[in-house]
Amino acid sequence: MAIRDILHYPDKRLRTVAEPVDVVDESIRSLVDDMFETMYAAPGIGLAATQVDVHKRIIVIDLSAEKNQPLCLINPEIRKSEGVEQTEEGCLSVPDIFETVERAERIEVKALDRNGEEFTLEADGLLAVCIQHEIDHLQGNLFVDYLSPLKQMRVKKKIQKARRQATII
Ligand code: GNR
Ligand code: NI
Repeated sequence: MAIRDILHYPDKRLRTVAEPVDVVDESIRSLVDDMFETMYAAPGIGLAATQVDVHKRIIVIDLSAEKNQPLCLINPEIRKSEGVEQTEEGCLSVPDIFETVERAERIEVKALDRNGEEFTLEADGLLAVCIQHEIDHLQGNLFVDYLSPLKQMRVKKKIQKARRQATII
């Protein structure tokens, strides 16, 4: 197992569209293990393979306080979605930025688990938000893309400023 480096906005590699996984083999399971380790270390509640520069449709999530409810979705597809909700989101690839985003309130998602078995999951609340946020990563999209142009500009300036200060010290 290994902690992998997380790409940071505005890295262009975050815009790569991920390819479906065709066989869930040992190499995929090893990547999934690394993704959990990277997510727990960050710490975060979700991680998409895109964020560790692997462009395959794989996401990991754990919303539990004890970090003992790992959820792995390979080739996730949203089958149904209904309702609208607003949540304040953050992203490990956009550190220190928290903004409100509108998402579907309830979703039904179909995916493969780490053994390659198909399953269907109904989700609402933070789990639904997190799954939509991670699937966005797999398409090369980021939560900041939903913000107004003015807010996007402020996000860019804040990140540039943080980076300048990090280089000086
Ligand atoms: O750790 C994370 N927290 C979070 C909070 C609200 C909505 C979405 C998220 S996902 C984020 C981890 C991450 O960047 N996943 O891609
Ligand atoms: Ni994210």
